[in-house]
Amino acid sequence: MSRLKLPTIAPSDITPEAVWQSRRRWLRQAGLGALAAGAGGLGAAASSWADEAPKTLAATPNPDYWLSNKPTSEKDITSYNNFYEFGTGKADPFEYAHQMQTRPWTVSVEGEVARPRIFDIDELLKLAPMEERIYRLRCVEAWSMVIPWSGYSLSALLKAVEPTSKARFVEFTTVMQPDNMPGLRSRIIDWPYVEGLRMDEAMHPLTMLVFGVYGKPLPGQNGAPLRVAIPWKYGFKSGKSIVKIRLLEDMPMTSWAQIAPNEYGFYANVNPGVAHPRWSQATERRIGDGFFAPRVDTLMYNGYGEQVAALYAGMDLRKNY
Ligand SMILES: Nc1nc2c(c(=O)[nH]1)N[C@H]1C(S)=C(S)[C@@H](COP(=O)(O)O)O[C@H]1N2
Ligand SMILES: [Mo]
Repeated sequence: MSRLKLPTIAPSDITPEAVWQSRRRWLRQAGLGALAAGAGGLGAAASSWADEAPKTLAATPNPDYWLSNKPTSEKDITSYNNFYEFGTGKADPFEYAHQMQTRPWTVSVEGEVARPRIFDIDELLKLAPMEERIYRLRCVEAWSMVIPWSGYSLSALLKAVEPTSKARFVEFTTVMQPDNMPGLRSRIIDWPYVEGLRMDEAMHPLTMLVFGVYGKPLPGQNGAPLRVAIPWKYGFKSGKSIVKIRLLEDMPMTSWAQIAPNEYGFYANVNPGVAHPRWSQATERRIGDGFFAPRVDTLMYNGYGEQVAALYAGMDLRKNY
């Protein structure tokens, strides 16, 4: 993998629009706070997670996981999202995800493990050294981003609970907050959002438990307070805002495979050679390059073949898509 220093955010990335958007949100939150104080008295300010969660996230750059590509702007990464719990529009997560309560937050790690345990988010933040890694994210909708994540390998957490010899799969479950997640009212998905990995995929050092982006704690729209990132798979495999991790003997049923098994397989490895039934996966649009920029070729395993191809040796990737 090529190595390059992470460029710091250029002043040009801090556009007046970004400032405007954050101010707009701030005003809205302040407005809600005032409303709550007026109705309920005692000035009970809207208890936003931002009051309790850390504002910064120290992470050491790990050049073993660097890409030569320039990261997508922070603005694009945090305003063009898929997080169906908040709606199916790309702007819905930015619009609504600040409503999600991310403190207190626990993650139950259970199933085929010798030491099942409920971790508090603040314990998880300290479980292993926080690293900054730059990963590619390739969405099944044929767009991509380059994202500087902060976190550590999921294997650190899985080792802590001591998987039994029966553990062959890992299942990730996303939080459900009906009052804060307007998307839960629509039935596209049989909520909660569930994703899964084979044990060897979950233990691979590239598979990351993510707590931050661009050196800050994850905003809601990116999966606060923690999500996974599996860079050689389509983005939908990387579940957000996780509350439960279950180790299993059998392959779990996952949300997208349940909705449309002919379109979304369990493996979902990025593969330009296997088209989605309704569109090609051969090329992708890089978010931030501009509408008229040429599309780029999608790489097998999203460019991570050297690291992960061995996991699938001997498997028919047309069948196991
Ligand atoms: N809980 C949950 N996790 C989710 C999704 C979702 O709708 N709900 N969307 C997935 C999809 S399709 C993609 S492409 C990535 C997008 O991650 P990002 O918005 O941080 O770029 O999140 C994935 N994780
Ligand atoms: Mo996606």
